[in-house]
Amino acid sequence: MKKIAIMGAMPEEIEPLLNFFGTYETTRYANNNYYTTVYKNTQIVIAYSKIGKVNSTITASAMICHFGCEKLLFGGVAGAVNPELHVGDLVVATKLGQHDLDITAFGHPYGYVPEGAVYEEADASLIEIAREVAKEKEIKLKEGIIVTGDQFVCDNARKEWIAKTFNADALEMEGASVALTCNSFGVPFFILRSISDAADMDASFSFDEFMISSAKISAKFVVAMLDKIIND
Ligand code: OS5
Repeated sequence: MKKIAIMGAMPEEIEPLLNFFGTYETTRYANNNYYTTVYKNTQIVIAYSKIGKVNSTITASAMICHFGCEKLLFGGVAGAVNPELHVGDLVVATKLGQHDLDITAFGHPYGYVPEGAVYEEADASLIEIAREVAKEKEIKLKEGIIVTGDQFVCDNARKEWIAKTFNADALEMEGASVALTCNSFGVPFFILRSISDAADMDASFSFDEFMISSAKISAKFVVAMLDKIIND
């Protein structure tokens, strides 16, 4: 049976998925809960990682190495960097980088470590499936660069620096670590985010107000992609 992982970082990001599937088994592994269910002859493993790059790396690794998932989808919320993006808009990552990774003292670019790369590329066929779903459902879907750091960005100067340095459209705290984990293990992945805030001085208020509604928008789109992924 095929196995697909669906991840979020916070409980609110996976709750709509658990509600959609209805029944699931709970397994405790590596200090986290993993929810498994069978959907159309495919095993689905769902988890929220907890916030940040380390937690999301642990969860993505567990999904792949312990649960045997062959594809990984991440759904959640993000701060907008591109001013064309507004609360509730969907962004799919074409590539992802770590905005807080800095060994520039040795002449390297921001986000780069030797034997690595500034950006991790997302899987082209999963992005293509997202395009088809967006077209069929007439949903606006922005394809762009998402950057990740262990920092809730709520400052215009920091946001502008990130925009300029990484040409980023959105930012969050888990995507690039999940991307690097999946690419390291050769597992195709897809990172989708719905905007909850503008990563500015009002970000924490906007996040509190829109996090749940934006998380639902993202989760609904991930569910809509599942049928096509299963039949692929
Ligand atoms: O997972 C974190 C990254 N997410 C995307 C995001 C983002 N990232 C960086 N900067 C921005 N401006 C961003 N906008 C959206 C969202 C999430 C941000 S950290 C939010 C922490 C909120 C919180 N803290 N305590 N609780 C919630 C309650 C709690 C208590 C116990 C257990 C779990 C939750």
